[in-house]
Amino acid sequence: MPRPSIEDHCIMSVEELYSQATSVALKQHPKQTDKEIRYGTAGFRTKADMLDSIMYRMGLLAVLRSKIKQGASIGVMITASHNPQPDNGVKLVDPQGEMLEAAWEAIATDLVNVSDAELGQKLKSIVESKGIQWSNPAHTVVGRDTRPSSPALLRAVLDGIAALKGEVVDLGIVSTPIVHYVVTCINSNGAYGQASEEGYYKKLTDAFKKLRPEPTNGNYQPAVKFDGANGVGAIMMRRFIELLGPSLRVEMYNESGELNHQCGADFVKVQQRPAEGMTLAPHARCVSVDGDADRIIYFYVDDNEKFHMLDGDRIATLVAGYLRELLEASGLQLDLGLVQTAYANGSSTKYITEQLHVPVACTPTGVKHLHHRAVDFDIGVYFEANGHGTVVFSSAAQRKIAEAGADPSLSESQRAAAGRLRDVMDVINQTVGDAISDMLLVETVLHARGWSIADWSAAYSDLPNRQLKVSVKDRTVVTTTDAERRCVTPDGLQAEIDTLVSKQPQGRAFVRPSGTEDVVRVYAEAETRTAADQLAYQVAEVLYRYAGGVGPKPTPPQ
Ligand code: NG1
Ligand code: ZN
Repeated sequence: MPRPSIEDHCIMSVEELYSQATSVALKQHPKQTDKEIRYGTAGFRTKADMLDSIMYRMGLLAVLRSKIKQGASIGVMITASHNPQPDNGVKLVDPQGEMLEAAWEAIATDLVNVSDAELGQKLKSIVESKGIQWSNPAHTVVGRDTRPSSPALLRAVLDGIAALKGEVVDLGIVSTPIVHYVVTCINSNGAYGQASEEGYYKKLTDAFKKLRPEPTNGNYQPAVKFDGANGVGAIMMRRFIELLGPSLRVEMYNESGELNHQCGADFVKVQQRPAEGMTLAPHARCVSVDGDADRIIYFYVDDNEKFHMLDGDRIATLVAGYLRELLEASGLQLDLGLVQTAYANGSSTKYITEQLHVPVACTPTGVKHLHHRAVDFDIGVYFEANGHGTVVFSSAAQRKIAEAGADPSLSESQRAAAGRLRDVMDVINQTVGDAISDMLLVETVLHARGWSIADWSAAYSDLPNRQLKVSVKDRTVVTTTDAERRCVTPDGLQAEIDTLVSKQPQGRAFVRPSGTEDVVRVYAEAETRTAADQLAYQVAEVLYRYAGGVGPKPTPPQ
């Protein structure tokens, strides 16, 4: 169908633009369903063939968001991350590279749920209620993952941006963290780095290579096996390999099959086994990323082919421990903290507080919560157990670190530690969890410590744990408090969980409604595998009874 020609900006009034947005919606991107869809923790995410109209409207919204931010660039990432290939999704990135502000999540939900005929009116009411200056420019940065559905959905986003006369930089196929990085660079006028995909690769690899003039050290060998989840992470890693040269040898797996199928970070974390399609070798470091390369999980098999996983908790403790050491060695007085969620293994929390003396905060699930808490520290390390996380440095911390590197009143070793801290900071993508940046960070710390993956794994032992899902009629009947560690409703459920937990040595369990799936999740950990499996089952069983379970009842562990 031919696109309606968009007349020149100057001669179109705002009212005409609203009606043009409506007419493009009606003719080219009509609403596909009346079922309500919500902007959740991961933006909009559903089957790709239900997303055309949502994408178009998110293009419109990105323009409004940029205008209210005085023309700052807003990111639009088309991805469904670790979900199966037929799914897709979209999320907006705010000017500092952070996730979309919560109040605008509700506006996004409103905008995609109105009828096509009401669209212009809805745009008008957002503009008026938010006091958006129509004369402000609008800039957007768009990226997409490798899903076959992504190019058509991109077209819809671009039509939305064009309908309201926004400017667009199309990054093509890139990881989610690259979109966050480029948005931050543009809006900081280059202070964060060069605003391009190439600038991103260069910043990370230059800092990484500087930190390891010799690739080997002690038990550390500069080689990893990389599972690209058949997605954009594999494409990015090819470019990294060229730039890394001998400083890190990367063996590639899962580059072009079905996205996330039997591989990738989520598969490894949830199934607790190696990604398929990889040639394993005892003690070889293996790395799995997810479909948009913002999550990472390490794993290896030992001499007895036993699988060992090093997840987000392990990465967080490794990194926080190393940063604490560099702070001590440099004499810098900065407040360092770690942020986790209820899913963090109890052993990791114990290890980091009792042995490394780094304070730990707990927030509800979803990286935006962790990120917001982490920025309260001078240096905040945050990770979800599933491998999504990063480190954020306050501007004051960044300044102090830079000054200390050149402070003549400090000893040479103090200056060297501060200089190292500055280079470590450049390996980190502070804007958002970034699988490849996180990998380079882990490799940096393991190298500095002269550790093999088994040395890293020996730092502490994870408590055996189990996650289950329970389908219920309405998952909103389950409400929680204390960073989701305790439930408030249904009445009586928490008391039952407390009783079950009290019977298991080192037992801990909680239930919470998922933000991304129509299920209630159960988590349990305990001293032994059998006890953890049993506790998870028992909690699922009481949850099913109290919260109106539907479908098959939870089955006892075999
Ligand atoms: P939900 O579905 O709310 O549990 C899942 C992950 C989160 C987060 C979001 C966004 C678990 C238990 N939950 O959220 O950590 O990553 O997806 O993708 O892994
Ligand atoms: Zn992801």
